[in-house]
Parts: sequence; C-alpha cells; structure tokens
Amino acid sequence: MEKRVLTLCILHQKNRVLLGMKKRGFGEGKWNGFGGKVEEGETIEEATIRETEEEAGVTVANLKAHGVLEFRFLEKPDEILEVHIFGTRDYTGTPTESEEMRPVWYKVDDIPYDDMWPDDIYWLPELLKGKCFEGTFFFGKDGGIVENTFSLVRCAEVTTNS
Ligand code: 6OG
Repeated sequence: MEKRVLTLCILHQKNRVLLGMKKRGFGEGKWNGFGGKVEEGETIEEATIRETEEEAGVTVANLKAHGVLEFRFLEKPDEILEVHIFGTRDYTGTPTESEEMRPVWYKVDDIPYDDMWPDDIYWLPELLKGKCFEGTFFFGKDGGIVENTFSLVRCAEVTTNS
C-alpha cells in the first residue's frame, strides 16, 4: 500500500473563499484549494504554506488544521492519498495566476461544487463553519464517490504532526 501525504489550504474570509482552477495534472479542470506533496525535510504546515505561495502567490499564516481525509480509488487499489486540510483567513500578497492554478475569490454562496471534487461538498461547508472532520472517500471508476466514512470530530482531535 502506497500512502501519499498531501496538503490542501482553504483561504476564506467572512463571505468569500479563494479557489484555484487547476490548469494541469491531477484534478485538472476542477476548482480546489491550494496544496500538493509534502517534501522531505519540511513539516506538513510548511508544505501547505509553500504550495499556496507557489500556486496562488499568497503567503498564508495562522493555519487551522480542520482534518485529515483519505482518498482511495477502485482503479488504483494500492494507493491512498492522505490529504491534510487547513483553513485560514490570514494572508499577505495578492492572489496571482501560476502555471498550475488560476485563483479566483468566490462568494461562499456561489461555490462551484459541480466543478469540484465530489468530496468537497461534504467538508468545505463544515470548514467554513469552523468545524473539523475525518474520514475516507472511496472513488469508483466513473470518478464518483461509492462509499465514505466522513464524520465531524472535535477540532482538538485533529493531529497535524508531520
Ligand atoms: P498535486 O498532485 O497537484 O496535488 N486533492 C484533492 N482534493 C480534493 N478536494 N479531493 C480529492 O479527492 C483530492 N485528491 C487530491 C490535494 C494535488 C492536490 O489536490 C488535492 C492536493 O492539494 C480525490 O501536487
């Protein structure tokens, strides 16, 4: 079993959230937060900050750990993606398009869930309410969720060790 540790950062303020259109690679054509692989020698939080800088041109601070979700795929039974999800309202810089992502502020009421990973509608509304969560999503061959164990947890239970 191969486990890949990834990060995902949601920058949100009051009634808006910064999403990026993924221009290439895994998840191309979908809106998502910013993130990627944790590199050797860095913590998960450091990776989250670095990836958000690289992809969206902003430096995030005061990250809150909202949960760890696992993604498994029927087509790739030996792979688990372990995605560490953070939220924050604090950043410096100006959102700027990169080779990988085109960042856009969305109103919280207009989040384009139809053009996002299908797990997002489970956890993103909870994140925006300050809630924390855990669980595994199993994706079928058509890209839909066939099973999930999503649940809310107390935020104190979320571990972000690296
Ligand atoms: P790179 O491979 O481009 O990082 N990611 C997912 N995000 C959501 N919402 N749902 C999923 O369901 C995801 N699978 C991966 C983690 C990939 C980025 O995409 C996220 C990373 O931020 C399957 O380096």
